Amino acid sequence: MNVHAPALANAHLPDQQTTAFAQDVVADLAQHPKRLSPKYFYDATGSDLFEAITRLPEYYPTRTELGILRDRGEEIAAIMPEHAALIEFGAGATTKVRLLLQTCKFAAYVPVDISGDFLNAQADALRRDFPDLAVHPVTADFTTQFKLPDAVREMPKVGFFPGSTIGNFEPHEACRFLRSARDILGAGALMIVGADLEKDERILHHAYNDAEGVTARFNLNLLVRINRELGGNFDLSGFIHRAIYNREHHRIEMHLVSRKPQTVRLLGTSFAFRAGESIHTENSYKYSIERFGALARGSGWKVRTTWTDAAKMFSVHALVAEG
Ligand code: AVJ
Repeated sequence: MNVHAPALANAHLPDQQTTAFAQDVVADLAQHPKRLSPKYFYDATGSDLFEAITRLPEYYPTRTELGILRDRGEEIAAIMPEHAALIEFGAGATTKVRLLLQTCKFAAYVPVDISGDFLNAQADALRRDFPDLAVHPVTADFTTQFKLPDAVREMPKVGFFPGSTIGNFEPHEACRFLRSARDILGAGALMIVGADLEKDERILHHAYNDAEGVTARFNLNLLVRINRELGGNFDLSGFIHRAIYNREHHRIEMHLVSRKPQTVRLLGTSFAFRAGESIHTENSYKYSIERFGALARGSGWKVRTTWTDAAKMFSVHALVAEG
């Protein structure tokens, strides 16, 4: 009997996504060092925990970026083409895009996200609040070459990639993503990208090791999800959250560290852990304005304007796609 069948059958994901999750987890835990992809943090509980993180006093990125978008609203609106389509790569909470939609007059909004249900619920709410806006959600992995809806084909395009989600990518992946976005949006398109900045390491440390332990729960929820959806038997008390700043690579690394020698089983495979052995679950790259500019230029974009908050904690860049 396949003891894992019930877990898979109960999964709340479409089969294809569950299969990708299963394949990635089994392959990534077989690596040395072990790792897991941060893209799997965001099940329902993980999305709620991330929302809680964005409200923590220590987690400055979300409120700082919102402050920049609010304070620079007029400047941003001034460079937007008329009757343009706003294409958002990945769609979480709508707080930031609502700000843009209020200050700039877009003809259409195209949120692109892998989670179709969430996307459609969001689209309905936006249609209610912005009756003149054409909302065309696209269910796709935004890192792939998805197709834009025909309805926006003739409109000027503006990409939107807030939140420093770009920091989750390795530099070569960030380059590949920006090139792909350039190909999808076309020459002359604009793109608004948020990128977290390098800063005092103590500030970074507290942002990813908050006093309430919300980030720890967010990290550990990945194991909860594996247990539920893939029939894993991770003992949650056997792992601790660790976030450290890697100075050489300019990134925060999140890890789940095994407190003891232990063996975990999932999908018919065993994974042995030494005491102190870690699973690397996330990189969150921090950019200098210069390094972000170099990344953009090396990926087919020109930096039109860069905005930061007064304390230079976070940056928002307006990029223009080269011909
Ligand atoms: C959503 C990728 C921008 O890197 O700060 C927050 C995710 N991880 N706390 C980040 C996250 C731990 C977040 N991003």
